[in-house]
Amino acid sequence: MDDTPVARKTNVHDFATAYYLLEGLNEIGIDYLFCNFGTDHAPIIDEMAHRRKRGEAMPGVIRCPHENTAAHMAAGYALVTGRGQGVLVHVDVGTANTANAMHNLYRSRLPVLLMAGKAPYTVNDELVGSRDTYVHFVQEPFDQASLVRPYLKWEWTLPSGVVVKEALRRAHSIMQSEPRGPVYLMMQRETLTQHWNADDIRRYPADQFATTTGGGADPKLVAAVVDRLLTAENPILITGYAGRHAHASRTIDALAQFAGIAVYEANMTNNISHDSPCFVGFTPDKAVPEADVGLLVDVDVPWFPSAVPANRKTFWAHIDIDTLKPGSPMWMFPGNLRMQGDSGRILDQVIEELKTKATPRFKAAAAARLTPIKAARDARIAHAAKLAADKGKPGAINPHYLTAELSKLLDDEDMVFDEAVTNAAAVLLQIPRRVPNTTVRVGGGGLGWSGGMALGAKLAAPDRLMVQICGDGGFYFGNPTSVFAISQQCKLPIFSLVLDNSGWNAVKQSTLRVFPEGEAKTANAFEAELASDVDFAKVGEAFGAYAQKLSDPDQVPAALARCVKEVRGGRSALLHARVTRM
Ligand SMILES: Cc1ncc(C[n+]2csc(CCOP(=O)(O)OP(=O)(O)O)c2C)c(N)n1
Ligand SMILES: [Mg+2]
Repeated sequence: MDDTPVARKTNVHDFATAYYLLEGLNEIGIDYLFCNFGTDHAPIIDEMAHRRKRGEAMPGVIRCPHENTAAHMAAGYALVTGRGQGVLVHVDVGTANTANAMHNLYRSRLPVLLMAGKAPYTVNDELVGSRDTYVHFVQEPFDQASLVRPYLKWEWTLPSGVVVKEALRRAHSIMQSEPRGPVYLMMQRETLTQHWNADDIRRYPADQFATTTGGGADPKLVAAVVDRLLTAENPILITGYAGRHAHASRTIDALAQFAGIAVYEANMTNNISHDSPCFVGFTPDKAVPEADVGLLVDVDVPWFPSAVPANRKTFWAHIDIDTLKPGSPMWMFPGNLRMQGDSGRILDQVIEELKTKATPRFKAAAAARLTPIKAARDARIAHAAKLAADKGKPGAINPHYLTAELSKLLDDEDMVFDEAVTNAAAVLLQIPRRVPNTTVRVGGGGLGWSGGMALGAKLAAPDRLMVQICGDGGFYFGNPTSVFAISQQCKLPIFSLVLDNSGWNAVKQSTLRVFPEGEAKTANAFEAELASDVDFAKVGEAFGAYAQKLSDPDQVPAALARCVKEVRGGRSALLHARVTRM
């Protein structure tokens, strides 16, 4: 029996909804709550203290100075573990601060349970938790969820504590079912302080509430793809996020080697070992018009139609956990047939069928195709080496050289969070990866994610080195004081490499693409330059990180080695590198 004054104001006794909320979070397997607290959380904070006092389990609480970091930490954790975590923020304003991250999580199909309070609905102290401060009168918009609704799979306002565990299980089922993504639960203070008898609160155990996984495909469609592959002369495969599942990655590689298929990667992760004889690179632009059979596997944007004329005669098979892309008003990439499901399982079916139907002629042709594929591969590697050979000049370090040097210091399992925008291609080219899902970008376009995601990934995989690579613009977007504060407070060392090219090069390049000979070019006025002569290293130093500003190309190997050593030793490092100006 709880004997706090709270019990006096409610009819039913025993425990507050907040108690069952924390218990329910345990039951759905939430390891961490990434929190930015406010007045709405008083019942939860008090209940956390009760639980600690009683020695009861509850999710780990990571206090985050900015919600952008909180939500992106959940993204990094989910990326590594596959399991969505809780993000607890303050009413409408905290929710608004997560919108950028919710966009990224939604577009990356990463699960997260976002939770926020709502302003109390009583004003005269009728119930425990009634309005008692100025902000309670101004923090209630008509439609709080609208702040993040475009990026949600589910939302609800908890109507009563009696269903809190049901709501959590429902939220969990939806965020974890494929295609995964964010869900949002809102709760008022009066609801959180309501008391309920433990006998009235039902449990919703995991074994009775399975999530939906991607399945295999219709054998008729599998057979149709195999028939095309058997006679293909120039097959290609483009994938964006299949590599998040090790099994899909191995299957793509196996199929490519058996059938002589050139594999290209499109954003958002590395999908097969870059050592694979069939991995040819990141730009299928030249290959797309020439392909007779193409496989699109777990991919959102395989090419840019404005730049690449797809061939109407190509037979496209689209295999994806999300073939329809219902979150996008427009999505028009071709698919002569589409198979929605687990791409690894579907490609297993394809291989099995292909092996039974493979003729000696097919096998000989497939083997012969490996020669030009290897030539394309070798050409790309030689091109990368040539680009990296130029160190650049003082104050203008060549990003290709810098990232190639970094590559030498990384282990296979280490992770790179590539938010380098116009230098992202250099990162991909110069840091080849053997283990899938170790160089990551987000499926969205909201800058400011790499620091938080690196922290969340580090929490999930403490033995791996996490490297954030961002531009100077991205560094600002990422709320770096929040990132380094958490790094220090939670002992989560990460390596932040900032490629400072003096501003928003992407903005400048975009203007030039639309207006190659425009007035902005004539006037050299691209509205893209940011403060020069800044020293980002000081930001890291403020939070105990090892930090250095680097302008001299000759210092690159030593500076990188020192940073990596510091991070592997348990202290964050920040390297502010002045690279080729935009
Ligand atoms: C939250 C957010 N605001 C604005 C943009 C638009 N935007 C795209 S790239 C870019 C410039 C990024 O600058 P930086 O990180 O220095 O990379 P660079 O373009 O210089 O390579 C901007 C402002 C965005 N993508 N996300
Ligand atoms: Mg920049």
